[in-house]
Order: sequence, then C-alpha cells, then structure tokens
Amino acid sequence: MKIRTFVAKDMREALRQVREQQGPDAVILSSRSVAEGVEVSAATDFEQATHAPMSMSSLPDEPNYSVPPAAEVGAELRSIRHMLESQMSQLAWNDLGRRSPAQAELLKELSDLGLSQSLSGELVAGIPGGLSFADAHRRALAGVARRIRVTGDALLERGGRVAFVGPTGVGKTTAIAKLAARWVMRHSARDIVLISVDAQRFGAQEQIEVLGRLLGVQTFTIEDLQDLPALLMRHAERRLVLIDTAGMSPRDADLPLRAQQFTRIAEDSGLQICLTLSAAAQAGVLVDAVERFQAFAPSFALITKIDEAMSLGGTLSLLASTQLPVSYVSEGQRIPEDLAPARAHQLVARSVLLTRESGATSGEEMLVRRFGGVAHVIA
Ligand SMILES: Nc1nc2c(ncn2[C@@H]2O[C@H](COP(=O)(O)OP(=O)(O)O)[C@@H](O)[C@H]2O)c(=O)[nH]1
Ligand SMILES: [Mg+2]
Repeated sequence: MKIRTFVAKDMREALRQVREQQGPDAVILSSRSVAEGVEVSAATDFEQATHAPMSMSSLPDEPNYSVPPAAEVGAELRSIRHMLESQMSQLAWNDLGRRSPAQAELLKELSDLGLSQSLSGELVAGIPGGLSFADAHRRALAGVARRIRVTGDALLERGGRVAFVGPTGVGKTTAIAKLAARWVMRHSARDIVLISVDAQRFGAQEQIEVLGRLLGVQTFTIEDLQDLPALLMRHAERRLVLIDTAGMSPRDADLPLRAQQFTRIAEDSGLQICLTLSAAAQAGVLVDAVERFQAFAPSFALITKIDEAMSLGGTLSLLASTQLPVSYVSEGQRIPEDLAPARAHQLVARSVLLTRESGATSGEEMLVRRFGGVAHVIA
C-alpha cells in the first residue's frame, strides 16, 4: 500500500490532486485543516494489503478466510471512498452550520438563487464574520451586482456598428427591431442602416426589409460575408449600423470558420460583436453558447427573454465569471417597448424576486454536495 499526503487550498483541490496522482482507486485515509488549507492522506496499491489476510488465513484458528477477487476489491474500495467523501462533506457542512450559522444560511440563499457554486463560495468567503444574516445577505447581493458589468445606453446615445450573433431563435432580429425603432424615435431614420447576412434561412431577409419599410430605414441583404466591408465603407457616415446574422447552433461545425471571417472583418471595419443570449435557456446551455461564441470575440452581450426565465442565477453567474458587459435586456416581444439598458442591481433584484415567486429551495443533500468540500475555507 502506498500512502501519500497532499496539501491544497481546499478539499476539492486536494481530491483532484489525489485522483490525478493516485488514480480513481485511491482511498482517503484522513484529512485535517492546516495553515495552507487542508491536508489529505490517501492510499493506493492495495495488493499487499489484500494479500496480508491471506497469509493470516494459514493460521490454524482462522479457517476458510476468503479474499474477494481483485476486481471486486477495486469496486468496493471506490464505494468506500465515495462514502467517506460524502461523510466528510456532511461533517464539513455541519461544522460550518455550527461555527457560522449566518454564512451557512447565506450559502443556502445564494444556492436558491441558482448562483454557481464558485460564485456563492467566493461571495460568502468575502463577507466578514459577526454580521447579522440580513446584513450578510445584503452584502452578498451587492457583491453579485458589483461583478456584473454593463455598457449603459451608449449604443442608442452615440451609435456604433454592431453585428448580433448567437444561437438560433434567441431574439437577435427582435432586439435589432427594438433598437432600430428606438433610434428612429430618438434620432433620425436617415443616419441608421440595417444589414442582414442571414441569407440561408427562409424569411430572414424579409424580416429586415419589412422592418426597414416600417421605420423608413434603408436596409441591405448580403449573401456573402466578404461583401460586408465594402458595404460598411459605403455607409461610413451612418451613425448606427445594425447587422443581423444567421443564428447558429453552438455545435455547428462551421462556427469556428465563420467566427474567423467575422472577427477579421470586425477588426478591419471597427465592428463590434454583440453576443445575444436567452435568459430562459438552461444554465448548461448558456455556458456552452458562451464558450462556443467566444470565438467571435464579443464586445458585449444582450440578454433576451428575461420574462420567460424561471431563474436568473445561471445567467448572472456566467456574466460575473466571463466579465462580458451587458448592453440591453429584452423582456418580452413588444417592439419597441420591451427593451431596457441593463442595470446590474435590477438584474439581481429580478433574480431574487423570481426565486421568491417560484419558491425554489435547495435541499440539505444538495447543499452538502455543493458546499461540503469548500465549507472549511469559509469563515
Ligand atoms: N418572451 C419573449 N420572447 C421573445 C423575446 N425576444 C424575442 N422573442 C421571441 O422569440 C422568437 C424568436 O425571435 P427572433 O428575433 O426571430 O430570434 P433570432 O432567430 O435570434 O433572430 C420570436 O417569436 C420573438 O418574438 C423576449 O425578450 N421575450
Ligand atoms: Mg433572426
């Protein structure tokens, strides 16, 4: 049996090291808090250990001592390890509840909001001990808001050249219609142009053309992205250029190539990319979309379908971790009413309201699973 000791900043990191260096069959023997975080002893290579009882079985007073085959041993050790890990998580969680009930309660609240494990842990760890729960709660929510970057109403105040990218059906064309209508109401129809490069999809060009006719705004549709720089050059004096693109599945094989073309044009023509994301999508889908569309090097995001979202925790965690500024939020289908410049505090307040309305709460088991491994670094 090989026993090794690992020191890491938290239990999760220690377990990762154990798994990486000793493999999936390693068994945790002990753990304790140390100045650097946590120290874990783990053992592998049980061949000698499993052979030891065999030699004992030759003793006269130990008849019929049977040893399970090595495969079975591995499975048994794994299940013991899982059991130990979950027991340790439970102990750590219970300990946090005793040491620092306000912080444990706060982790539960943040988890109810649907915020990610890492953001919740970071927020709670940054809150000084000794505060009342209400104060700690207020500070944590202010911490979420501080981590959300916004652009303000810059686009509709000063103009710009923006291409809207994002998954299919998230509301790119609708957002463009709202922005264009607002611009026309606030400024003039003459200094804006709408461009559609959504040539593949039936009806996509017509949407932009109809919008242009309704608003009295000039529109163009192009089949080939390579025609975009010349078109932008011809309309260099326009203050607002909004470009509608074909929605793409994040899994689309063409996405990297298209992203490459777009970013090259964007650099040469001073074009900004706006990643359009639906708050009604599941957190996992959102993370995937952000990762894939990162290839377009978006300057900011626009969040749609806030009105359909059951929870905003996943969206807020993502915005906080990517630091992608949010421009506008769309909360309905009405053009141009349902659009507003993003405000971090409003998004957080909306998230709290949605959670309260839905009555979503995290069960004890889920809290132990999410925070047991990090509880010892808090407080
Ligand atoms: N509830 C709701 N629906 C929206 C919102 N934005 C867009 N939609 C609807 O979502 C559907 C797809 O929108 P569209 O703009 O065509 O998406 P695109 O494929 O990204 O261009 C349409 O039925 C829109 O009316 C929103 O903020 N809330
Ligand atoms: Mg569209």
